[in-house]
Formats: sequence, structure tokens, C-alpha cells
Amino acid sequence: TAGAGLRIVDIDAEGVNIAFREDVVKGLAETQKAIPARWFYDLRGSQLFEEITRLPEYYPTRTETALLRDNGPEIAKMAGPDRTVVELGSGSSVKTPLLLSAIAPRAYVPIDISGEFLRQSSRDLAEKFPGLPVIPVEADFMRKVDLPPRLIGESLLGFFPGSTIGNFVPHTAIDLLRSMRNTLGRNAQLLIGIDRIKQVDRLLDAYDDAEGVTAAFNLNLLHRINRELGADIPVDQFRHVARWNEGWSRIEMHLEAVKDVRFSLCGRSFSMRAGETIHTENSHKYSPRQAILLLHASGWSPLVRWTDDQDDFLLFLAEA
Ligand code: AVI
Repeated sequence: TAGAGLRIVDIDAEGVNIAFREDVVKGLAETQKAIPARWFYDLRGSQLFEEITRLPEYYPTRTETALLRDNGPEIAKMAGPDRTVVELGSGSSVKTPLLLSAIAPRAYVPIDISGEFLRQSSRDLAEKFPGLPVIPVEADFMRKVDLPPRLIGESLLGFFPGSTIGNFVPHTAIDLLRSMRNTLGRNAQLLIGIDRIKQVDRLLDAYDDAEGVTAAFNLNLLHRINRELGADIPVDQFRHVARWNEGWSRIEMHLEAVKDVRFSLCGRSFSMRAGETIHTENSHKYSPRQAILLLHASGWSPLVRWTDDQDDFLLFLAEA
């Protein structure tokens, strides 16, 4: 069953997530306005992201899922018996069960900042795997997380699928992978998915789908700011933009003001000119060599690397 878990998110007297407010107020005051991508994932944002993962243009999820399915036995062999899986993120409805079925862990510990989604997906998983202890931890895995005491001395397998690592600039990605190493302890392993560099057209389609789900996902951030921070951003005067940045080897998502706009938030006024953007996400793409370098730079030694026939996606098992 899913335990009550831990809650490690700062909320003020009015129920406002303090870190969210600080990031938004600070990010909108910058010359290139920017809001960290982690704030996409309220309940609605998490649901829209799940929808993205089923889009024909969005190849990462189905590719990584196939890699997990095809290589489950080898992953289990390399991980060995009696692992506890610690997932960085709430878990996907498909990939997590594949891993849990393959390695039959002692327990499953999802760590996520979105408490609502975390609790819901933990309940779903506990139902699918009766007898498996599911211990959700509501926390920001960007910092070292103090895991529940019952996990001390366990040998942990970090699971960080989906190329979420790509959402961090390389120096932050290295900080994050290092902090995961600290969280998971000495005998840990890490199973991590990393998206590969490929034709720019395919990348742009994956981040600007024909149905407009990615656009809704991006724009939901503005709805969330209005709802949770009492802002009055005219959301219908913004549009979703996806761009390839060659120098950084990344897809960027922006919210572009289609006309001059003004809005207020937490007692401050903001204005944007038509064409000005709020930078909302980076999704870095790596070659296999760059991915290996990233792991080594953060203290993880790659043990095995799997990729698909199209060379679209990488899955690594690494050890601390
Ligand atoms: C969660 N993350 C790995 C996704 C990505 O591909 O960067 C988020 C996403 N943004 C737009 N589409 C998907």
C-alpha cells in the first residue's frame, strides 16, 4: 500500500508555494523573462504531460518504454536482487510498472514536487503491485533529500527516465546528478534516460505537435500563475513557441506575447512588448559521448548503454 510519506515543500500562511512565487517574481523581472520548467507540473500540467507522452510526434516515451521492455532481464541481472527503486519524479503509468516487474524490488520510493500527482500515482501503483511497499516522498530532488529512515542501509537503484536530465543546463544537470549520488548513497546504481541529438525538424515537431497539446502544456503555466499567485496575465494574448538552439544543443520553449501586454502579480506590475517571450523550458539533447561525459563528470560510472534502432534515445545503467 502507499504510505502517507513525507512532505517537504514550504507553503506560506495563505497556502502559496513560496519557492514558486519567488521563482516567478524573480524570473519575470529579468531582461529575458524566464520561469523554471519544474513549475509546469501542477495536477493539470502533469496530466497534459502524460498526454504529450502519447502523441505521435513525441518519440522519447515510446522509445524509452521499448528499451525498458526489451532489456528488462538484463537490467534485473545488473541491478541484482533486493534493490529498492527510488524514482526521481512521480513515475509514469507505463515505464515504472515495467521496471518494477522486471526487477521485483523490495520497495518503491517516488520523489516528486507535485504532491497531488504523487499521491495519485502512488495509489495507482500500490494497487497494481499489492505487497510492494510504496513510500512517496514530496520533495524537490534538486537538493539532497533525506530519505525515510527505513531506507538506511538499503541498496538503492535511482530511476530517472524520460530525459528529464535534459531539462537542466549542463552545469545544473551535473549538480543534480551529484546530489542524486548523495541522496542514494554508496552502493547505488542509476538507470537514466537521455534524449539524443537528431534532425532538427523531428525535434521541433516533438515540441510543437499538430494537436496543440504541448502548446496547452506551456500555456498552463500562465493559468497556474494566475490561479495560485493571484495574477491577471491575459493568457489568450500569448502563444507557444518551440525553437532549436544549436549552440546549446537544445530545444527551447517560450511563451510569446502576441501584442503588448500588462499584468500584475504579487503587487508588482509587468509589461511585455509584442514578440517578447518568457523562456519556459530547455530540453538539451546529447550525443552518446556527451552523455557519458555528463555521467562521469557527476561521479557516476556508466556500466551499460542501450539505444534503439533509430538512434533516438539512450538508456544508461551507471554505478556510484
Ligand atoms: C519532462 N521532459 C523530459 C519533457 C521534455 O521532453 O523535455 C518535457 C516536455 N516539454 C515539452 N514536451 C515535453
